[in-house]
Amino acid sequence: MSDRKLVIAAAQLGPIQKAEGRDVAVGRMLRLMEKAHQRGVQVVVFPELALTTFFPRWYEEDIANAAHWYETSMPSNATAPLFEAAKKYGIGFHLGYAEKTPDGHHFNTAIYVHPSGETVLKYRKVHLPGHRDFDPIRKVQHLEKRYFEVGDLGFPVIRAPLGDTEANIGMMICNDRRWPEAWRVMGLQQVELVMLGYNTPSLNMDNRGFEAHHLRVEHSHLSIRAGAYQNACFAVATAKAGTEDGHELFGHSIIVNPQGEIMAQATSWQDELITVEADLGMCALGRSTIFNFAAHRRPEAYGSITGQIGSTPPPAWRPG
Ligand code: CDV
Repeated sequence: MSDRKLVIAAAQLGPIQKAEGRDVAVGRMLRLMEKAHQRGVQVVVFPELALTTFFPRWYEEDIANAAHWYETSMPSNATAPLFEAAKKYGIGFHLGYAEKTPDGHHFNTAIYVHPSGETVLKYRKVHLPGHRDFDPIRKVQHLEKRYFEVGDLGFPVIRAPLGDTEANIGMMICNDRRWPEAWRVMGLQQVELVMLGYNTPSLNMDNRGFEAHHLRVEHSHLSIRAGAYQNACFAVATAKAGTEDGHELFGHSIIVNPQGEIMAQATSWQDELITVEADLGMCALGRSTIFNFAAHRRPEAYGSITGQIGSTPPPAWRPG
């Protein structure tokens, strides 16, 4: 036990329909912030692309017709109430949104905002799943490669005041959680709390839906638990859940400790707040023993991790 305690929450959002405006989503998020305040929460994590429906499922021939999905400023008139609530309640919050920069770049972005309203850290999604062009074989499109550029900020970690303590915080977005490289880059910066939002369909549309249903959630949890354990950090993984215009997202938000244990899990497909008291001192055990990187890592054997992208077949062995 240490005195570095932090009350954190995953603020899962139920579905947001295509026709619903940001005011609907922000109104629901404000109610979750109020609930978080009532429960003594100090940091709230909202999902990926929290302000709108998961729009990369909708194809636009002319990308200009997708302009309304992006935020050109943060805060904006629509999102200012979140910043005001953060100040009123003294709660820091993580928000995922579609970003359009002043010079016209598009990113799938997340920020962590201090209760003062200042943005502490920004992250832009690196691992963009899906495809660029309309795919007639798929029942549902996943056009993140059409609507976003690969994030250009790496996986930054920063030490910042959180609640009554300080913590090393980092972020990843949805598909990033499946890539051990993303976790390790943050582990190497001594991350203590990873905040991540996701929108994951219940069916694997890459494979025409042919993936065992129960394994979809299992793979998500497996990735997050392994990442947290192997890098001795807490992870708050917050979903958008439920059926958006007929398309199901699986929810199952979780908060995981540095032992890889699930401390809390959402059980609905609606707006739902799950909270834990995290003892950040727990990060020291893994970091100073089995995952003492300085003592045990062997980067001279890991060259292919950064030296190549696709896999290559190994040399073949034949008897005699
Ligand atoms: N939003 C995502 O990144 N979703 C992916 C799906 C498409 C597999 C995910 O990894 O959950």
